Amino acid sequence: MTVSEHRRRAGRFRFGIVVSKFNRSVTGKLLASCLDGLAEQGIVPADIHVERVPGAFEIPLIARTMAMTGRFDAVICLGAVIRGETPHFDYICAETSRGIGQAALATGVPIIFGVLTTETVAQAMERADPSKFNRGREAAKAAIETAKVMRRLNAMTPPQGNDSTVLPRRPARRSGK
Ligand code: INI
Repeated sequence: MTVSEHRRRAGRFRFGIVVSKFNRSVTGKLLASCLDGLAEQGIVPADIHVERVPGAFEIPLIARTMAMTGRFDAVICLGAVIRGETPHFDYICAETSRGIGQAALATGVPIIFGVLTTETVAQAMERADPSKFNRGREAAKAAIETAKVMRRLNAMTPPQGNDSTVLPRRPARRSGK
């Protein structure tokens, strides 16, 4: 391995992405822009793992499970819930956002909310437009920023004291990828 490769790996970040298949014409664009955003920051495909789920409602469980593997510095959630197409829009939005937030707090891994919640398909398309700084690209940026903050904080020495005052550290990585 070259010296520069060593350096790159020392600062290596790995990302998981959960993307829902529902409203695929929108979520496909979000995913493409998210991958572009990560690549522009030097994240290589080998450090990105993508899982697809049926709809936004399934995102939190899979995001939490990915986070619990300890293999990712952040997990990015991408989806599109569109009111015009569902009478249970409010339930899906509420459960998806609540579940994603809970998963982040429960695992200590940043889990990024890149789920569009719009009134119409046109609004969703607009916010997924690859020619703009869309929600997918925004999610990639948020994931990198938050992962860096977490790495800085995790590198700090935890306070001394009894077990209850020692902060949990990031889960140990498995060897290999
Ligand atoms: N899932 C979405 O991601 N977006 C939607 O707009 C949507 N609508 O319209 O119903 C949707 N429904 C599916 C839901 O997320 C679950 O996959 C399904 O209920 C099975 O649990």
